[in-house]
Amino acid sequence: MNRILVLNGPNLNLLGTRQPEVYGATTLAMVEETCRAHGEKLGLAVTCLQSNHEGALVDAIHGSKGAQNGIVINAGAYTHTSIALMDAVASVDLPTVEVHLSNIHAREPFRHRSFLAKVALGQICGFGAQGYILALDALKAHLEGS
Ligand code: CA2
Repeated sequence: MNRILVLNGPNLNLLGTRQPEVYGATTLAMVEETCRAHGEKLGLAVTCLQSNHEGALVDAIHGSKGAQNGIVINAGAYTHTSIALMDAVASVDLPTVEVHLSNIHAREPFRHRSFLAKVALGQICGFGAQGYILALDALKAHLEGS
């Protein structure tokens, strides 16, 4: 069974509590539960982790080498700033799908740049919490060569 790490970065623990007009009303616990349930349907074992700390996210990515078959990552604001996260993803050589709840390309110019996009299999943004489901579907298809 393929294993997938669903990683969420800074402030995403606040999902569903503020700014629902931008990020939706779904809480992180609901997103994670939906990912685990969808993973089960697809035959993927999903592990979820959230951290507000860049180094903890780097450690989680390193830890996925040999333990996971793919990564779904919403790195929050670190998407736009973190060469460390980009290097970590490149170093583990696992198919990685970048997810954003909002359409980062339709927002402020500083959100248009993603360091992760340079090393990701692809990016899904603008579909709210559904983006995580689409990312799991994409990883399943990629891992199974369909
Ligand atoms: O759209 C996304 O998923 C983002 O990754 C969310 C980040 C933002 O910095 C990125 O540009 C796009 C921010 C996450 C903040 O999440 C909150 C959720 C509820 C209340 C306040 C913040």
